[in-house]
Amino acid sequence: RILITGALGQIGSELTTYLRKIYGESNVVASSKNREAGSKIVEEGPFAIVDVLDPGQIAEAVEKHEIDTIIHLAAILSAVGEANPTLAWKVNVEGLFHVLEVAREKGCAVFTPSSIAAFGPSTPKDQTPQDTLQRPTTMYGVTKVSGELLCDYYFKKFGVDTRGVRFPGLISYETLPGGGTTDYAVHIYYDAIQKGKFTCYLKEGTAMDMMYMPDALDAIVQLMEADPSRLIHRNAFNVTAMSFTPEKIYGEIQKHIPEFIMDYDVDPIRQSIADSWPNSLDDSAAREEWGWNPKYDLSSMTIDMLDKLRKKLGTK
Ligand code: VAH
Repeated sequence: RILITGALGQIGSELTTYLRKIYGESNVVASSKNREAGSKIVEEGPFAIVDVLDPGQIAEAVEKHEIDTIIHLAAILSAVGEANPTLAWKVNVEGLFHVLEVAREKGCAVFTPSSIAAFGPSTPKDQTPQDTLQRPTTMYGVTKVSGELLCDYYFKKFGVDTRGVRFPGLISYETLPGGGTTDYAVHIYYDAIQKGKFTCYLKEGTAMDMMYMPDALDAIVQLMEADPSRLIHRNAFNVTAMSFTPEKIYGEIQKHIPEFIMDYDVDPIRQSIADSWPNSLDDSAAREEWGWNPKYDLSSMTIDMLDKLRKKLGTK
């Protein structure tokens, strides 16, 4: 069985439903530090209260539900992490450490995502290589590099089957992201439909890698089901589907909502975070080692996002 931590978050809420469809509802245990009454994730399948800062709760859920794979998503994202670096270190590194310790003791495999945030201003910014300099300047980035190294260590030293990808910004319509720097690329769709106007907190020309959530969910399943003998890398595969600037996504939405307007009100903190990250990743290692091949680009994502959001928001 699979245990998902952070199952009520932006990735977790969709991954739980997706994996329940593939492996069966009773085989996917959602977990979060609080129970969100009424959430379909809690009502539609097994749920456990797990605060990743409490190793006993992780071990108890693994034993009770006979877990063999932990998908560890509970994390503090970049912007929230920069405002509260101590919390980001505790949740992102100590939380991961507890998950890896339980996985070592109980024989579980572990998937946990890293991020493009694991790179810093001294990393080559265009077509960032799979193996390159990683000197991130955000606490979130420090926790992501630490996480990559911890997962590699647990694989090499203890044989724990750890795997992970460096996710770019993820765009989805089910659950809002929890305080990242790429979140503008989600909110722009909501505001285009609900307000016809969007104020962007990043300046024009700020290019970042992005991916539509359906491709992110496929990446997790494909990597976890990959033949381990083909994996040269394990815990930090660069994966991306597109790279765009605020004006590029604005232009794409305007093709469908011509009267949509965007202006800028730059947030210096999130601008400095975004400026420290790559403009575009080289994801050839993921393509070669486990067949990574995203389906959505900016145009097809925009069509699907606007269609699904209009249905969700009950607008025309
Ligand atoms: C963030 N969405 O903005 C996350 C992600 C690459 C970005 O790590 O912090």
